[in-house]
Amino acid sequence: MSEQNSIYGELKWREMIYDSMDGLEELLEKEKVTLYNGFDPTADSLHVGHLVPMLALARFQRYGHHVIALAGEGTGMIGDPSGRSDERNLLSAEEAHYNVEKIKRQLAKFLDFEIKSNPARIMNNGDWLLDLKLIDFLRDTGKYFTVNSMMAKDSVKSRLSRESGLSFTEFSYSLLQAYDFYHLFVTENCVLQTGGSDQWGNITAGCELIRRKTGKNAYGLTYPLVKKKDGTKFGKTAGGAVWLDPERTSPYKFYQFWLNTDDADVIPFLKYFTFFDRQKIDELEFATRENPEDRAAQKALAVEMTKMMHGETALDKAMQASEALFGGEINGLSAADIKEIFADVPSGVIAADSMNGEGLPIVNLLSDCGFMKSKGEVKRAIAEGGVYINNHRVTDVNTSIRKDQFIEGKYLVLRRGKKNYFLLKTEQE
Ligand code: 485
Repeated sequence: MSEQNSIYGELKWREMIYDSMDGLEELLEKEKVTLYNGFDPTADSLHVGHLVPMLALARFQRYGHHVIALAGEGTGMIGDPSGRSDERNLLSAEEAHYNVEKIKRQLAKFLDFEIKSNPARIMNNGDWLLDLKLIDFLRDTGKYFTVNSMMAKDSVKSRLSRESGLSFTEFSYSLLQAYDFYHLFVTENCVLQTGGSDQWGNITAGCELIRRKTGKNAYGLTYPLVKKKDGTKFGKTAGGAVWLDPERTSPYKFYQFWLNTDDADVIPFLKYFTFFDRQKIDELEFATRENPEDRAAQKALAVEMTKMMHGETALDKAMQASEALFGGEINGLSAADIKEIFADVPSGVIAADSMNGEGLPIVNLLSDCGFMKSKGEVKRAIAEGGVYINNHRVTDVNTSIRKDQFIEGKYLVLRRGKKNYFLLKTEQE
């Protein structure tokens, strides 16, 4: 745990406060409050960009505050225009419901539901928004907002200047989020809403509604949207977004994503994404400055994030997979792992039945599949001790390769020298 004695101090040290309302710091020092952060079910998984607010809820909980993670089945049916340049496609009710069920499980991951003093809660705004009556809503909520002030919000302003504009549907989104905050204020005594910096307009709309309807104060706090120093987008790789669902982004890819963090970003990321304390992060900062080539901070970040998200076993697998390209053990990896790890190396195909019985002599195999040019070359390379099958050195030039050496009958990893890999497949993919 950190040496900070309030959550606000902790967030400040982590440089996680983008904007906050006057009086909040004092309130958090004085009282354990109820707060919420909302997540819309835009997809069936959250991605690494969602981790800052997700983990921040866990940080608040560790300081004794009462946290609510809100899944937005109701708001997900409408679509938040904040931070977006184009109108969204509407989700169907089935999609919104399905996605909520999936993201709820991810939200639960870092929160403690058992702790007696301040158990976390997951709520769904579909429970109150889906049955709202239009006339009631326009009278009881809409009346408190002027179109003038709504038009002045960044999320709306930026869209007005574009030809495609903004539908009335998305224009009304911030009123629904404001209503959520009001609803939670009244029913749960929830006095604080958090979110990324693009949520400021929606959060202040809620505070305004609460103040107008109850005469009381509520607070907002936003986190910086994670940016990389080189200006490229955080959380995107060549293959698209980095998802929290291991079906969408494998633990190996997830591990690699963190491992590839630039030196310039790694310390801020350790602060945003891990629970490491100040001393540990200071040590890693020192190590990065003194011996950047060791990448100690990146390794610590990758290990911690993969363990936190996918567990110890998946971490071990991801680390083993990461070693495979550097000569590490391949036994125990699945065909899916192999396919992913060696996606970018040259490959060839060999018919599985050419290896029936005794198998195929290695000199034939390695020259027929296109890995080497001739049998003579294969013989020389083996004699020099530079040929590897599944990262094990071939010592006998007369050896044969059998079908059962292929991982799940599909792949054989060939290597020449230190790192010239070649993936031999039994089927064209
Ligand atoms: O009462 C609420 C209902 C819905 C929401 C918040 C409060 C969700 C919010 N409007 C939203 O769109 N959030 C984004 C999302 O769900 O993907 C992102 C934000 C980001 C951060 C993150 O959610 O763009 O800044 O808040 C958790």
